Amino acid sequence: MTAPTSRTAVVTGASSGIGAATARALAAEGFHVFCAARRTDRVAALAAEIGGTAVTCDVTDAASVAALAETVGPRLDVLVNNAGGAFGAEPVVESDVEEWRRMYDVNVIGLVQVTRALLPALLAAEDGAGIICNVGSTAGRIAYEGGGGYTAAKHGTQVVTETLRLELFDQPVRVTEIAPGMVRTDEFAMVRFDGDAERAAAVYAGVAEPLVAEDVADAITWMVTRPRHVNIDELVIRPRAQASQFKVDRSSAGD
Ligand code: 8X3
Repeated sequence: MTAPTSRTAVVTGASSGIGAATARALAAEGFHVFCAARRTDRVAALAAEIGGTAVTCDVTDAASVAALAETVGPRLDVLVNNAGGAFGAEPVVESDVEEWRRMYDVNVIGLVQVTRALLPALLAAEDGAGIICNVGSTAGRIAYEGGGGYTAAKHGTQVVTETLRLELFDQPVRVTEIAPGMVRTDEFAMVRFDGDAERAAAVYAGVAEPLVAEDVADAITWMVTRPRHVNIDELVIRPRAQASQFKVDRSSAGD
């Protein structure tokens, strides 16, 4: 592979949802995008569509992450740590701790491993304009019943972001977080409820217009294309119908 001459971006979890939409949005902005995810066929199709590079990568696996860094090479402009997810929605005392481990692994450890591996390349970004955007969640800002494992993990995403920003304050790299609320994607709720389509659909029931992946991708693209001295520390984004986690307008007749 010849080294891309345009600005470059890595998007993890690029096989679907917010990750895939972000890869498309950044490519439309002129970035050469490394589309990283476990599902090779999906990232291959996406990379072919947007003229990027597909990388099969499991962010929880150190060797896989090292291979990603090897593919990216010595310079990188943007890292979007998007890989993550929720597994299960049981009350804390009934929950499966294995699911908690998986959530911590992908939402926190994965993000840390990818960031560590790619930081040298980000520090070598053109004009000192390297930037990291971690995809957190409004679940990293509040607690809700049945959300224990996911809210704990996403609070972890938020705290790691803040810690990195403190530790890297005098380095030429920015550290940011986007915290989306209700976003209707093909997989988030289906994965959380282990393929139970009815429970997944109930999450969005009666909500006229939940956010879609493209809304979040649009916001991420804005965050990472600010001038190099501008750091959007954190951006909370929700649909208009969701004033808070506990105050959602579900009066739409359509659903
Ligand atoms: C998704 C937001 O409300 O499902 O990260 O936890 S929520």
